[in-house]
Amino acid sequence: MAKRKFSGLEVTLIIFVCLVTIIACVFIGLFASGQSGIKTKEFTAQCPSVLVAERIDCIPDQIATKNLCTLRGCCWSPQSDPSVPWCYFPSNYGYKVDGSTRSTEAGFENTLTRLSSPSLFGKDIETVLLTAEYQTSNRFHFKITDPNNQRFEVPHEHVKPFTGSKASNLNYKVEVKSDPFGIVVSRASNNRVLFDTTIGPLQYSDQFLQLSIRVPSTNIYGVGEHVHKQYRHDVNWKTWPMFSRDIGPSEAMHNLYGVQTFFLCLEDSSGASFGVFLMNSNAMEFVVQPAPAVTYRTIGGILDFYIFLGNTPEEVVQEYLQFVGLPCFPSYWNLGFQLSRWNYGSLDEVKSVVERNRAIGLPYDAQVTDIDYMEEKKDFTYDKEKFQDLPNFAAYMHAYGQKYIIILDPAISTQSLVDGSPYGSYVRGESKKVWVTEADRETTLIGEVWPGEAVFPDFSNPDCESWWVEECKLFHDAVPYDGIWIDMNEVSNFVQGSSKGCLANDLNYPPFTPNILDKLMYSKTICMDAVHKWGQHYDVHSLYGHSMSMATRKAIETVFPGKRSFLISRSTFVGSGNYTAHWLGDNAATWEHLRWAIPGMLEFNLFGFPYIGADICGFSDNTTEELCRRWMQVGAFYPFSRNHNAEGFMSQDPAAFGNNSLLVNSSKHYLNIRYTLLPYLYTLFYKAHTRGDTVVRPLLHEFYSDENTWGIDRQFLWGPGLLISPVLDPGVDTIQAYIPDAVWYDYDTGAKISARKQWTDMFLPGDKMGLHLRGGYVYPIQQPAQTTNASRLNPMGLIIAMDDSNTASGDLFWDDGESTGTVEREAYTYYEFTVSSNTLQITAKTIGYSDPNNLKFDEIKILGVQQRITAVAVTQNNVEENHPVNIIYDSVQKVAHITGLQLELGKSYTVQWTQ
Ligand code: MIG
Repeated sequence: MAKRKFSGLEVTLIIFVCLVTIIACVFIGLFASGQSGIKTKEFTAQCPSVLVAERIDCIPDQIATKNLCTLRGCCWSPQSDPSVPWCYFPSNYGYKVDGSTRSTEAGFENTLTRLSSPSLFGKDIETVLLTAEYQTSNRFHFKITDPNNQRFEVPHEHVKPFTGSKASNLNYKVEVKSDPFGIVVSRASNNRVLFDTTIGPLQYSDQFLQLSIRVPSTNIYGVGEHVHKQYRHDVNWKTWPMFSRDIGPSEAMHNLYGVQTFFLCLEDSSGASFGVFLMNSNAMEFVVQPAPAVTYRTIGGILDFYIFLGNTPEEVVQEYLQFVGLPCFPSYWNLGFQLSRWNYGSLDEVKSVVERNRAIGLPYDAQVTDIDYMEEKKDFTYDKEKFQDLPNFAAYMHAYGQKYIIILDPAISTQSLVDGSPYGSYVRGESKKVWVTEADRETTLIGEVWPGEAVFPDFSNPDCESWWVEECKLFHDAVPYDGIWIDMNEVSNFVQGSSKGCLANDLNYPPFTPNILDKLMYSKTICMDAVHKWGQHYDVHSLYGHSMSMATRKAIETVFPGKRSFLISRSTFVGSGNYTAHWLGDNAATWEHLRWAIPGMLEFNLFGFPYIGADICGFSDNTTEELCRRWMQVGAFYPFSRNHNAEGFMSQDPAAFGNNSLLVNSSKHYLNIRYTLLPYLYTLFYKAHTRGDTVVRPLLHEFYSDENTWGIDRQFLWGPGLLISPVLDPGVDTIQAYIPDAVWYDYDTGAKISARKQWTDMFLPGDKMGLHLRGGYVYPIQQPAQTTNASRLNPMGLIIAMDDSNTASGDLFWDDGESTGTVEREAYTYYEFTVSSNTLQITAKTIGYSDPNNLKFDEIKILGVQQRITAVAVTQNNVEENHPVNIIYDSVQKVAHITGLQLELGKSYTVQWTQ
């Protein structure tokens, strides 16, 4: 190997750079050593001075030692801080561009060859192919593959090979660096570098692939599923493993149920943002470091990156979701409140809980039963003693306008039923050979999930999908249900790998195991060499929940033709939101879990799961009255609002705290507000479904020009307008809340608050949380009821919150609330509302749905009205109509309340008031 010599000029330059860096670092208290010439047999590491913050770890797999560092040909420089890499990549590691760039229809191609650096984990691929595509003016794609061997690629149904040609009017520029190879994407308008891989070397071996990316700001959001504890990433050397795993959220930085590889970066206060998405399903790590930079380190598949540019964070989310699959549209009833727990013990107990919560007048739409409804926890069976009357339970719920949701798990027991008869679901699946097999592609892999020996459906097999659909249908024939909750699909297994264990091979024991829980690939799941239609478990493990979500969506289409029903899944992958919603899993009844749920919801809104929530009052552990009360308050604003509890803990349904208790009254108060605002919430879901908007929205998406909002995650918004500021700490009645730069009105009183663009003390006694309406918006509302079934019959209305110039606008999407395809068929009514000069225009833009309930806008509440309103005139098509209204004006709160309007849904009106 020829060693490259430095020229005199280079040496001078390097010395100069070293000196400047050392001086700079000493000043800011960092130490960066400049050394060069660590020698291995064939390789001399070039170790110019690098800021500690910019080091890319060369020993991610174990405690770094000087020996190992030398062996790997990396740069050694111990630090006092153990969290920074002591051994880091030299500047002459990685690949170089071989030959010239070849133009293609959509972009360009380059061949890359590996530099002569030592191997970290063996089986390096010497020549790789870079394929780059200018897919749209805002979306750039590049992938790095092995031109000589087909490697695993995610068989994603939305993200398909690009067939178009190079887009024009690119908002970005791309530059390829040759030696070592790097790719640099910058924003065309201001040349800001967004994505720069020259900070570290490309690594491309059979089971270790890595790319580091320098990003322009520390405002990094996303990547999951984890408990990040905060919405904006902590860039201080955090390594986040990703590999779907049956484990509840906790303090530890481990992998959770799903895998989401997308992050968003807010560049500056102009709102300019970009997103990065790696299409890869193998076990991986995502490292965040202060450069700021991130590293994706995966152990299989290919490197397949997409970069999305936007003028705002919201635009980036839209770009991303339109690409990977827009969120599915929840039924209207899904937006109601739900009660659930594991182990009610009997259907009688379920009914008594239902009854007591009906009796307190709690807004409450659905009851869930967990695995205890089943016979020995076997799918598609029910306990003939304790849940004897289950076939009639849905009818019992429906009689009150409520719904019934069941849980289903993927693993299927191989054992017969308690009465000795065959377990039909297993027998039918067995005859179709729909299970995941061992490496030989023949033998069914046997594991253990309750109640014992079990097999795992291979949902990526079309025969399995039809078997599953059929089972869901057969069970629905026996026990009608209204929605499905799928659990345990990471996929969870109670024995490590299989009942036989797992073979010693590179799949079960890869040369590099990401820092996943237990550091064992098949822990609590099946062996990595197990086989699915989509591929080896090693590659498709984190796609299991995705495939089960797709199959269950198919089941819903069959069981409920033309209906959206309800579906949540514990494990998710990129794009799963197109089929299913999600909840945040097995939290605990603690105040920190209450806090962590907000960043969790905000993240899943980036990932395309706007219908999201955490178990209200906490899953495990006994809750307390205070915690549960505060949790019910904020939980009333979780898009997926469900109080769920683990087995063996004290009851935490609101009624359990006693009729007229503080908890019950406060829960009812906020759930009633939720139900009042459902037309607004539903309209947000319409925009999420059609455009990829967030529903639970971080403050920074609306107020990015204000730096104070960039890290806020104790408050959140519903869309652009409703600010939710909950109490998240014990023993507290005053919180520090941020009031972004807008006019805001207190929801309860309608009074304008004086704080603006500042932190403020918000007094929130035991029964209160912060709830504010942003001026400039019109909120469609409907009188609440105990169920959405009933509220959908009630009069509608508008809350108009005036901005500084006495204007406001808003919209409403309304359809039957449950049919599929209403958007495509235009079977909906869509309204736009605008207010200026004391005039409200109610304009029906689309009139494709006529509600059978003769709905009318009855009331208009105007917030921020400076003078008494004396008269209201309503015109339709320029013809004045007689609408005898009642006007109340509160001169203290500056709120006008006009009732009796009787404006028919589906018609357009002008409403004008005189003062
Ligand atoms: O590990 O079905 O996350 O919500 O109550 C227990 C029983 C399995 C885990 C779910 C949880 C559910 C529980 N399940």
